[in-house]
Amino acid sequence: MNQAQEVNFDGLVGPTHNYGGLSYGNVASQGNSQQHSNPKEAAKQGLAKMQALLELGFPQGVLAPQERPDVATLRRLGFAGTDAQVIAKVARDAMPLLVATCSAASMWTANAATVSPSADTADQRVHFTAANLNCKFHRSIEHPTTSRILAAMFADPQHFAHHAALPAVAQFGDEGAANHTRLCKGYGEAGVEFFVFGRSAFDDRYPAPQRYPARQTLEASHAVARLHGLSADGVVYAQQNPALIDQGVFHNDVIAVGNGEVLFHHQDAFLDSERVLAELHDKLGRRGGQLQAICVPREQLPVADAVSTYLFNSQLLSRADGSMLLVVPQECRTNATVWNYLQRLIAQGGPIREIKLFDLTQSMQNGGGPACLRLRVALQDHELAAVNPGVLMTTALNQRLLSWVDSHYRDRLSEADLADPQLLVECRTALDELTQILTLGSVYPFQLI
Ligand code: SUG
Repeated sequence: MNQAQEVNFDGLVGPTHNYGGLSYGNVASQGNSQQHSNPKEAAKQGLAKMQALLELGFPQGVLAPQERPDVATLRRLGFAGTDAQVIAKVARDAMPLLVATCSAASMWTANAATVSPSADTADQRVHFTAANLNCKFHRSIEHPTTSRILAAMFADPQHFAHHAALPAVAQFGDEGAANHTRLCKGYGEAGVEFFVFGRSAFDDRYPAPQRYPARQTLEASHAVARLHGLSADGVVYAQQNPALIDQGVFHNDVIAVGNGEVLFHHQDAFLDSERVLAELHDKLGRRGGQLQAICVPREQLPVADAVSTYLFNSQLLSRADGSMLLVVPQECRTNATVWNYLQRLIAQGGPIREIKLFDLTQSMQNGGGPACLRLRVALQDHELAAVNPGVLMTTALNQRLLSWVDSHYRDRLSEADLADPQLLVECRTALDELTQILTLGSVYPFQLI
């Protein structure tokens, strides 16, 4: 059998992390709009999670942030002059555009791309499709740089295939791995890729949410499966419950998480749940696996508690002995309903044996928990050997990144600070050094002068 492991590539929080209130339908983003942020603390909270999981023996990687404010986008929108003049004009005339182009949202790398491991794909390469994220302007500008960064991390065309983001229209709205889970017997064996969509763009028989947008379409999920060369017997599609989207479940990873043979989900996560679970059971069974669905009943956990604590936006990680660790945000500790449920879950003696809490407050306040912050890539040993070693986490790299954060990041950022042209200079200087630390080459559009 092929030796394979899952590597989590966490987003390194960028120097402009702020609370712009940019994501309608994401209740934390809306609720914390205009608060001042602490980019230095945000980056350190993310690094602390990476280092802790590395020390527990889980392979860990880093995905670099993007240049912000995105002056190139502002120029596309008609702002002209020097970079400083562009920033001054947009701050004066169109502040919402400055806020959007300053967002550090690429930190949530579950939205960077959808990834299919080589065991599932027709050409037996690992496939990546960058997510177009076109539901939100501030996120729709991420994918060109994301694609360059992924290509610099997974460069060898013998092992890795990269696809450009889908057409940038709402009908192909694609949010990447946040709506994609892979179930499998072992990481190196063919698995079942589970795509969860919020609505159909072309078939009005599917219901849709009434209040908040459904970001992922069925047609986008189909396109990704085609691009990756997945076979029909290795794919399951499910519609997310639209009533939950209207309660703030803007991605499937806010209400379900899967790993190995386990699917941990809320009872109301999917429409037609019985059919979905039966199909997963059947298809995984034909690939040698046994689905273990852990369904959390609505009587035990109201959706509002799942949204406020991000219980399901957790990382479900396989330990060497085959048992699983659930990595949750510390908000799960302070909510008695959720914490009591977790105590019962561990006491049951099922596959999930341990809970680990992390302080990710800076990210959580924008609606991003542990699972949002990471892109999972299952890699066989020879594929892992082909990954750019500069992006693989080590204790030495963590130390280097901590001092890099200390020298380049502010500890307070308000909306007014975004108009400071010095912020762009700071971001460019930081990223220029980071490309050397992570050996990424020229992935950013700017030239430092
Ligand atoms: O797209 N928040 C992100 C959070 C993404 C969470 N990712 C997953 N669930 N996988 C979003 O809504 C808020 C930015 C702001 O308001 O400043 C933001 O973009």
